[in-house]
Amino acid sequence: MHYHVLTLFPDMITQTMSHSITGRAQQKELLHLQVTDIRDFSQNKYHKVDDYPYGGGAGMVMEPEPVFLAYEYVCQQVEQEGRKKPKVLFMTPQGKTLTQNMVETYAKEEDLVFLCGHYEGIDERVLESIVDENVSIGDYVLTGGELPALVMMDAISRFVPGVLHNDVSAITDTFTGSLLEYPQYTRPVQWREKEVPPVLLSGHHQKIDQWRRQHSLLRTFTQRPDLFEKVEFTKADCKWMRTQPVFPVDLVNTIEQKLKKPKE
Ligand code: 6GU
Repeated sequence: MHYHVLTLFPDMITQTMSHSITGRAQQKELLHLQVTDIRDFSQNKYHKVDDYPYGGGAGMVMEPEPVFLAYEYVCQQVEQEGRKKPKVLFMTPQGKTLTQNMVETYAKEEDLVFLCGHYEGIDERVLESIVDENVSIGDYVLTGGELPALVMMDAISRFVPGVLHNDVSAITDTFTGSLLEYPQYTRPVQWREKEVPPVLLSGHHQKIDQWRRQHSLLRTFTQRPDLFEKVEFTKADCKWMRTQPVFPVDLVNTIEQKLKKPKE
């Protein structure tokens, strides 16, 4: 995977990506990170890259030309290395909200360009010229696109072959069924009056899997009822949920009815 970031704060990107798993993946050349400072393409002797908004209003707007030149520079590089024109993602709270499915789709690209804005935004004309997709990471406003670009690269990198240790990626596979992760424990077996659930010490793998499934269901129901609706339940799930007062009887009845019907 080749990441390209167009930004006014290159150190934010380079430094953050140098840590932990993304740092190791770069050393192993599984990930390539090219950070381009938009300011390097300023046409101005003071390296200014922003100006007042036409029509008035608060703040400054990023000028189109330095952004376009930075983009052209990246495209040239990619072409020279013999790859096709990269997809350009603009980080903006007005974009489509990032989901795990989008992350997995982006992971299939060979190159990705992340355009990070600052101030009140970027001149619309350059966005029209170079942006393929607008992406947001959630419904709140940040000061710039750098943190969203980092969030996206982190999430995408997990799907680049070899980046995660193999047994970690297996865990991911079981997770991507809209169920939340079950609770985890490590030593000591007793910590400040609190014990590890005995079943996890039993060595009985079938019972452990069952316990984990049940606690994933419980967590998803209590913490993310919106995700609970999308879970693919089994008969055994229903049988167990009936023994747990937190699950309303009517709800379990509805789930069981759907299970009996063939899929539409
Ligand atoms: Cl992608 N950019 C900015 N500036 N704020 C955000 C965002 C992106 N996603 C959520 N808030």
